[in-house]
Order: sequence, then structure tokens, then C-alpha cells
Amino acid sequence: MHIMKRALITLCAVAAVASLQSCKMKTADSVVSGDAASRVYVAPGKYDEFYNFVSGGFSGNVTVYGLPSGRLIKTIPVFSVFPENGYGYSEETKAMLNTTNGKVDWDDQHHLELSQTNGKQDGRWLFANANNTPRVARIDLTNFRTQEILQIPNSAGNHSSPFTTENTEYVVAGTRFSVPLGDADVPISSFKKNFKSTASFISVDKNSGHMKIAFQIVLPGMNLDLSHAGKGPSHDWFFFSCYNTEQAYTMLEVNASQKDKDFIVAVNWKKAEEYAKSGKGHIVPASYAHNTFDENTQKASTVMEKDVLTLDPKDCPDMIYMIPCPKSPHGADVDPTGEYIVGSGKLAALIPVFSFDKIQTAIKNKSFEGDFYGIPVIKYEAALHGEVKKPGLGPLHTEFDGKGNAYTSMFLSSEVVKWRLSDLQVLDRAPTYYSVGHIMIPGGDTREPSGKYLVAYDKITKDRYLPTGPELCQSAQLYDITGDKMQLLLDFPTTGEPHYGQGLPASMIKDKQVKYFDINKNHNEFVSMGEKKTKVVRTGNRVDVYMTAIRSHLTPDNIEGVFVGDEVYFHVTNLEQDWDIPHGFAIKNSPSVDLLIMPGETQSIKFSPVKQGIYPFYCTDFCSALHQEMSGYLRVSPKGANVPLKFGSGVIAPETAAK
Ligand code: RUQ
Ligand code: CUA
Repeated sequence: MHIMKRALITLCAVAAVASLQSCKMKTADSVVSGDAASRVYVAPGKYDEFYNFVSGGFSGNVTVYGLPSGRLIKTIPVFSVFPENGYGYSEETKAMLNTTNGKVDWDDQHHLELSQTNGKQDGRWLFANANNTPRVARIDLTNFRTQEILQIPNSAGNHSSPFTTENTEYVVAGTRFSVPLGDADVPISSFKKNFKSTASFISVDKNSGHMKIAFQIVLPGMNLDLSHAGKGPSHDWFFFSCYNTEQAYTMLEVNASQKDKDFIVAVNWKKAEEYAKSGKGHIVPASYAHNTFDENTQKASTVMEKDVLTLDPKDCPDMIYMIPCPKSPHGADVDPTGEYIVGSGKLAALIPVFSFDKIQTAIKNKSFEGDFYGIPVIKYEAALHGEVKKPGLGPLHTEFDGKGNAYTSMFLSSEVVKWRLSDLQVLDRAPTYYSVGHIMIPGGDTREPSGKYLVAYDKITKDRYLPTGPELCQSAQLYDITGDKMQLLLDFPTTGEPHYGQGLPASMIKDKQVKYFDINKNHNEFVSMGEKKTKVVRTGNRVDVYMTAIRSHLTPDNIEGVFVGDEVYFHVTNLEQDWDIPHGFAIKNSPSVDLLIMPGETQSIKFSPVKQGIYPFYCTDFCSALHQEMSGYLRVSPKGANVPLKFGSGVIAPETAAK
């Protein structure tokens, strides 16, 4: 009977892998212990212990949750326009989305990384990658706003990004799709000859955070997948996983899975830096957009860059080595000591763990098994610390608890597996619901993981939430990892499709938050420094409305003398100097969107009326008891009508400020 049962369970597990629905897995009722609720309960008025920054996948933006409660506390628009607050629509922010292909309003946002000092989180910036139109963004953690977006040339599918070195010297960006350099027009079948993958190293200014592509390493055509920087002894190195070293350009599902092993690409970035400085590189033409938001003028602007410094491994000996890694590796993760590099072959039934020490010895002793386009390939055995045997199916990503343990997500067998770095023994496994992608431990990819919680980001959630038609939410699951056994505490739905996340102790940044912008430092060219400074100015068919917002009125609130065909710009200054008092601005029939103007800030939106009529405008953020009264009227007359420009509040001023 016992044997029967075990056989059934095994069968069930196999079936579950084949089809999640074919077998009823254990439900949360049976795996969540009785006191789980109290451990995620954050009483009203109390703060969460951690911030959890979660990538938005195909939403293009980043969301922020509190842990352990799983409460959504913020959406940070990054690569996608955000009608809710005007990001990407307002005159001030739209340049953030400029690229060499014009304004690109959407992206696929996969991975996040917090800035580090000495291998530890420093709470300054959050970096985000865009896969589809290769870009890297920097978000300021004092105001949770995107400050900078840098496009990456000679790249496609910017997937192995935006991982950082231990002092945020560099943020990397590696190509998932190889492409010909310089957007060359070549036959697809010339892949082997013409297609290249590139690993870009973006330097980050210590004080301002400003990003710049320091150098771009040009590699043979293949797919760079993920990456992580070395730590401590391996500080000078960066490790990229890659697949499709078969160099297939069609039917990759089959053709890119031919070889038993692909590679972990080990890049000595210190050496690369020296080569770049000593003139070993080539400056080649490349055009890419660099967008920055200036806090002073409160406006984003774009600089089109003209070239990039490339490094060819052929000219740079001892800069790159390849380490064979089984079965199309995905994750490349480095443990807190910097000694172990974990590759995750997504089709493998084991997890290879490489030793940095052994890699160094292998390089010294030239224990190579050959080369890949001139890049030495280290013997697998010579680099290997060992293999985790039978960990589960479909290993993807690994995080660390700082106590000598690693946790790997298993996409196919839907579980998180805990194992020991020293002897590679599997210690525990916990089911996920279902098909887990990335996992995250706050600080889990730094020298100092917090080791308290693990969050699994699941791809498929069939039967976990109330059904909502064909599309179901993606979700996150919170585990307590303080004991020997992982304990599932909570499920919470997420926005878009989360991939990687980052977590950090709330105490690190919560007291540094900007509460409002100092109005005296507002140098927006369209600011109104007080209601007396408000005006409406006509220049040809352009009308600039300098407006203020303060509880509970907009000034001016009556405007006449605007005609069909005019281009009207509303520049709204929020005069409040108080925390949590944004005002909104919207006007009837505007195809544009809402503005959400923070205290002390000016935001502008363009409105081009196409029909005559009276257009009410109002504040969209419930700011006071008289919020509903916070409104006004714009009169739009037919083109050429004899209506003088008038504006004001109370009594309409008869005179105009026409130039
Ligand atoms: S990748 S799980 Cu960008 Cu693994 Cu998503
Ligand atoms: Cu201001 Cu509502």
C-alpha cells in the first residue's frame, strides 16, 4: 500500500510537470501553517520591514511592494508611458522615452539591480533594463522617479542587464539577440560571419549617478542571457551565461539545443578597463539616445551620442575565458563570498557550480579544451566545484541567504530548492504555484543577504485566484527562510509579468524620501511663482497658460480668446509645500492625459482643441474637502472669431498679456 502510494505520487509529479492541471497539487490550505497570517500581518498604521522592487515585464514599468505584507505601494513608470501621472506625455517627461527610432512608449522590463558600495546595497539607485528597445534606466530612491535612460547600440534583446559591480563602477548590458554591428543590412544566413553579441559596460558617476557606455566588448554571435558580477576575490570579474553557441538563426527551439554545453563567459572587466584606457579599443560610429531628467529645470532632455568604444577580444589577451556549462544556461549567479558561480542549464537535470579559485588555477595552468573564436575554453572539470545532483527540473535562477545556502528556482517542477554550497546537498524543497521564474531574497545577490524572506515570482497561476477570463494574474509568493524548512506565508498578485526583483530594508531609504520639491528651486521655464504671476500668453497660434494649483483652486480658472486650431500648453505649478498634496489637471475631451503635479513642481500638457465649445478643466486628485470645486472653464471659439484673450479668477481681467 505504501509502495503503491509512493508510485502514485511519483506518477503524479511527472504528470504535474507535463500538465499542471492534470494532477491536483497540494493546496495552500495544507502547506501554509496556522500562524502564517500573523507573520505577514502588518497592522494598520505600521510600516513593512522591506521594500520589494519588482520588474514589470511586459508592463514596462516597476512596481514596489511592502514585505512581508505584499501590499502594492507604488508604480514607478520607467519604459512605458503612464497616463495616471502623465509620464511620457507631459512636456517635461516625454523626452525620457526618446530613442534613435523616435519616441518608444513601451518596453519589456525584466531585471532590476540596486546600486552597491563594497558589495552591499547602498540605497541610492535602482537600475532597470529594457529588453526590446535596448535601454538601461536609473531610478532615484529618494523620490522614486526615473532620472535617466540610456539606449544601448549594437544590441538587441538587452537581457543580461542591468547587473552591477560591487561599487557600481559599471552596470552591464548584454545582447540576447546577436545582430550585425552598425545596423548593417546583411543576409540572415550570414549569421556566423556577420552577427555579433556585445557586452556593454556602462560607467556610473559616483556622485551624480550619470551613466555612460565606457566600452563595449564584441563577442562572437550567440545569445548572452544573464549575468552577475564577481564579489570579494572575484571582484574584477563579470560572468555572463550564454546559449545558442550553435549559432542558429532559425528554429532555435531545436537548433540552439544541439550542443551538450554552452558557456559561462568570464570577463575580467578590470583588464578590459585597462585595455580601453590604453587605446586597445576602436571608436566606432554608433547612434543612441541618452535621456536625462534635470531636477533643476524639471525637464528631460536628450543627447544623441555618436560613437562607442569597442574592444575585440583578439586584441585583448587574458580578458575573456569561456567555461562550458550544460544545456543552454539561463541564470549566472555568484554567491556572497564570490567563490561560487552557479550556472543554471534550463534543460539540465543538475546544477553546475564553478569555483573561482579553480578557474584562476585553470587559467594559470592553461587547462583549456580548445577555443571558441580564439577565446580560450577552460576544461569543464577544471573549473567545476561540483554539481548539485537531481535538484529538480528546469533550474533557472539562484539566490543566497548568506548562511552558506543557495536557493534555485525550478521552472518545470515548480519549486524552490534549497541546497548547501559547500557539499552541494539538497536540504529542502518547497512547491510554487506555478512555474516559478526568478526568486529574490533581499540582498540575495550581494555580499550581505538579509536571509529572512524569499519571494518567488510565478508565471502561471491557474486555479490560485478568482478566474478573470483568459488572462490570469502573475503572482508572487513569500516564504520564510529563517528555519531549516522554507515556509510559504503568502501569495500576492503582481502587475505585468515580474521577472527579477530586488528587496532592501525599509530603514535604508524610508527617512530619505523627498516630501515635496522646494518651490524656490523650481527653475522650470514655465513656472508661476505665485498666483500673481499667472498669465496667458499668445504667440501666433500657440497659447501658453501659466497656471497655479493650491487647495482648492486653479488660477486662472476662466480663459477666453482661444480658437480652434490653437496649440494650448497648460503649465501647472503646484504651489503647495506640504507632503502628499499633489494636484491633478485634466481638461475635457483632451486626447492627452492627466497630469499629477507634485508639491513645488511644474508640469505641462499640450491641448489642441478641434471643436468650439466650453471645456471644463479640473483637479483630478482628491486634495481637500473642496476638491470638487477645484475647476475652471476654457472657452474655445471658431477660428477667426472676434473674441479677445481674457483670463483670470473672480472677475475676468479685461486685458490680455499678449506678446
Ligand atoms: S529572465 S524568469 Cu529575464 Cu529568467 Cu525572466
Ligand atoms: Cu487639487 Cu483636488
